[in-house]
Amino acid sequence: MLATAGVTLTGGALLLSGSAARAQSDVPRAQGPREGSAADIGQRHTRQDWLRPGMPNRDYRPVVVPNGSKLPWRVVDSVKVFHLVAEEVEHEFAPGLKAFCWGYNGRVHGPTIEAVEGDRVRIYVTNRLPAATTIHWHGILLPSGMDGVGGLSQKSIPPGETFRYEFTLRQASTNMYHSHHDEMTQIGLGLTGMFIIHPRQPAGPRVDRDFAILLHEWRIDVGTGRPNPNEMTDFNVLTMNAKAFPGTEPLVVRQGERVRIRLGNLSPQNHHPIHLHGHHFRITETDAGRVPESARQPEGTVLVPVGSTRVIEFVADAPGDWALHCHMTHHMMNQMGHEFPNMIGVNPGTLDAKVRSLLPGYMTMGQTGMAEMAEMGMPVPPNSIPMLGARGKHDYITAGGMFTVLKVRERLESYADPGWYDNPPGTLAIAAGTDELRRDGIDVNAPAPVEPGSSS
Ligand SMILES: [Cu+2]
Repeated sequence: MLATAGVTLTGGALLLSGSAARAQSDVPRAQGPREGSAADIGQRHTRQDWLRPGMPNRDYRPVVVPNGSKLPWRVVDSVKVFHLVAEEVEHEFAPGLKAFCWGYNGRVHGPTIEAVEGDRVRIYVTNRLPAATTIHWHGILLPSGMDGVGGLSQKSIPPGETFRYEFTLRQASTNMYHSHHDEMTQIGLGLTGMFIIHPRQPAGPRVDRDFAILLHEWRIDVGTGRPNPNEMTDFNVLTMNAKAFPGTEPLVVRQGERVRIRLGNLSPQNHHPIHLHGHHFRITETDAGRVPESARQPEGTVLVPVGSTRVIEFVADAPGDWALHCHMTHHMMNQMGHEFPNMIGVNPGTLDAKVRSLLPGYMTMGQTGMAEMAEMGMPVPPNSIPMLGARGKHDYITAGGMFTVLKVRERLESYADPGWYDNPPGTLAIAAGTDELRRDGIDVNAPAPVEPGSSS
């Protein structure tokens, strides 16, 4: 309980004036400012309206940020104080590809901010960029002057200056932060991060593993070392927490654990349908908080629109290595150009030999698709990852880009990468033997079976 001049609050009282009240307030009230309106929030910010700072492992289970980090904080007079520094960062997207981006605190994307409903946060933002910037706290209900839209909500932060943002968190949800000044350039160069607000009084089953993943897309031309923020349609590096597969860390969980994955999307242009293998899930939260249980549908793919967050939950009941990836096929590639001729089915005949007299080593490629190019480990220009996939346990994994692996294990010593899954006998797809083909009446040389009477 927190008693201050003129106001006494308990956790329950705060929840009633905050999220719980909001849940009941779809019907406008007859009197007083509407919940969450500028007048309402302005009123509340004129008094000390926050609770004791929520603490990790006491008030919440901290999220795991694969390939990422959290923003440290300290408590000063019951306020959580953070410091973000916007600056240029040389970032590695995957082994073999680095580029100069704009990020926060030496990272792309910025460190994840983690706090609790009812916390008061004070966030200093130092601008070490060569241009002005701001930070918008995307999805967070706060006073208009803290909203971070350059020119509209505040003066933009000039290079070299530090601004203070301060507000009370009156909601529990998965949010983001990003520059709101010269958005195309600054978001395109990576000035983004996640901002997770845990509920003061959690509802629903407790999760064992809580992951946060921010989706993004970039244009980095082969041979260059800087994302091109002017690109509008043709992105060639697709990332989860700013890493393209095989640079993405796996999500490691123990069989039977309840898993939450928070997905945010601050890509410049594209929505991403994220598909999880081996499990079904429910979408338990959107940008604005929990989805009522009665409104949740079973899902296998969740569309994460630009500027949105989606949170999924499931029980990891199936041991194995399971892909978690964007289902747009061009988002599962690395540094693909799209301006080459379609070579599928082309028979080059004696062309290669003729061209080799002029260009030693020439080889026509692409007649059966792209996989061979990745697998052959063709020489590539310095600082580029064209077609890079990864050697898997069984064969070459031809996927790249917005792709990672959920690793579910019956036993785990730690959450470190446990390596590839050992398939129990009889549970792995393998080459069929002649005996079983004969037993099951399969003639591999006969015309492929079709339904009688069907035509193509
Ligand atoms: Cu995608």
